[in-house]
Amino acid sequence: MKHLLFALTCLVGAAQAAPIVNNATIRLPLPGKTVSAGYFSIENPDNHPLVLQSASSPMFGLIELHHHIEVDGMLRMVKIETLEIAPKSTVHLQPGSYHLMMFRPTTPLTKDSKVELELTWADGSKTHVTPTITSIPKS
Ligand SMILES: [Cu+2]
Repeated sequence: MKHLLFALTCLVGAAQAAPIVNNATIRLPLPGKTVSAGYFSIENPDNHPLVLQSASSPMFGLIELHHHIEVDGMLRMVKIETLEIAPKSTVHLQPGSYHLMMFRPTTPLTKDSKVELELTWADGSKTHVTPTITSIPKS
């Protein structure tokens, strides 16, 4: 019995703690545009780095991972291939930083749209989220 218990403990210890995705939102496109931005936070409760490989949704023809970098004092968007979240830390996808860029909606996005978003991690596991659709805040 002691051996069995030990083996079970090892199995549990080896399992990766699942990523936690919170506060997922998608901004409605600017008037006359179809491109939307997606934001959320990703918490990595595990002891190993977590890598976001891709995002997809039946609602969009293409979703890219983007980051903002400063070039000559101007913020510019760049496409990134993956997003790494360090062990025991949280990364926020938010305006002016990391975000999803969502292209080619299959139907025009409205506040009532139900968007199923699938995040795929480097180990092949997936997380499903249903973001809230928000307007662009008036500044
Ligand atoms: Cu972008």
